[in-house]
Amino acid sequence: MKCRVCRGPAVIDVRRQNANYCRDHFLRMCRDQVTKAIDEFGMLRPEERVLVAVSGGKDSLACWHILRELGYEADGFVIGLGIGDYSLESTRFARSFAEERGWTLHETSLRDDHGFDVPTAAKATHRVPCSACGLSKRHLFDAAAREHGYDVVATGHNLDDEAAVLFGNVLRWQTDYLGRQQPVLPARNGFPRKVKPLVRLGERETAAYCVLAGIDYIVEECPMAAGNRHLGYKEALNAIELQSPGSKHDFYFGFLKRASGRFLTDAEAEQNDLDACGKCGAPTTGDICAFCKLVDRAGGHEPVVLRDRR
Ligand code: Q46
Ligand code: ZN
Ligand code: ZN
Repeated sequence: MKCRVCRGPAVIDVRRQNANYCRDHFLRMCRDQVTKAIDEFGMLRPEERVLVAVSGGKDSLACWHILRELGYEADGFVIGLGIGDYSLESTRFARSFAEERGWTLHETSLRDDHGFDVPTAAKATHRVPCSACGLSKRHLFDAAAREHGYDVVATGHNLDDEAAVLFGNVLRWQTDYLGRQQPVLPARNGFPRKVKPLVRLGERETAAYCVLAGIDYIVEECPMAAGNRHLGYKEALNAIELQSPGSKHDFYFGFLKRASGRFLTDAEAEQNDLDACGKCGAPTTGDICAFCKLVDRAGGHEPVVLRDRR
């Protein structure tokens, strides 16, 4: 196996590209793919301050690392979600990554700062944990960007994630979601711009990037994700990709190029005029934002005890 670029010994193959790479050229290829995504979708300007949503996993740490390597002023933000040992560990990985490099990591804790955690919120609302978790993450990242003066929030969503979300949205023809499934969501009504710089990299590549760049990340997946639809869609797409490398890329980028524009009106119809939340000041369609309602509902409950998984 020889590197596509230098013909030296390769350490990894990327079947979608029908190419092999040595360590250095693989890392360069990853950075080049991020640069290409940033340019193609107008994600970032050089002088902008970026807040990276960090979980301690491979994608968010690779995202932060690559943005820094490319010269962006990027800091991290981690949320203690209160999902037992998984959350403690993931915060630890995020902290030591930042400390080793002397980079700024902002932190908040659902339990300490808002009086609830993800398992408690799931119980109080009778919804799946990912629903309260996603809502909290979106709210807190937006709020942190406003509070600390960042222009953009970057997340570590990769090609596998985006293809799986697209697959789910198409299966149910959720046209409003399809209209919003973009690698860039422009700033509007007090919400910062949201960007996904890793959309041109697969999950296997972000993991390999971390290993080859010497980044320690939490390998364990969130225990709440087990059995959810998203994982099922990923498995289905992996089976297709195995037979036909490049399918995920063609599915997702074909959608962006040829179909996503057709759903924009469905998404736009969703956007009403926004007011400031009466409690926290965040932009919202009602008097009180969804996060503050969640705090009200989940805040008074005793913590749910998670079984020790070790
Ligand atoms: S952390 Fe939260 Fe994910 Fe865990 S509870 Fe679901 S949304 S799976 S990215
Ligand atoms: Zn090489
Ligand atoms: Zn609020």
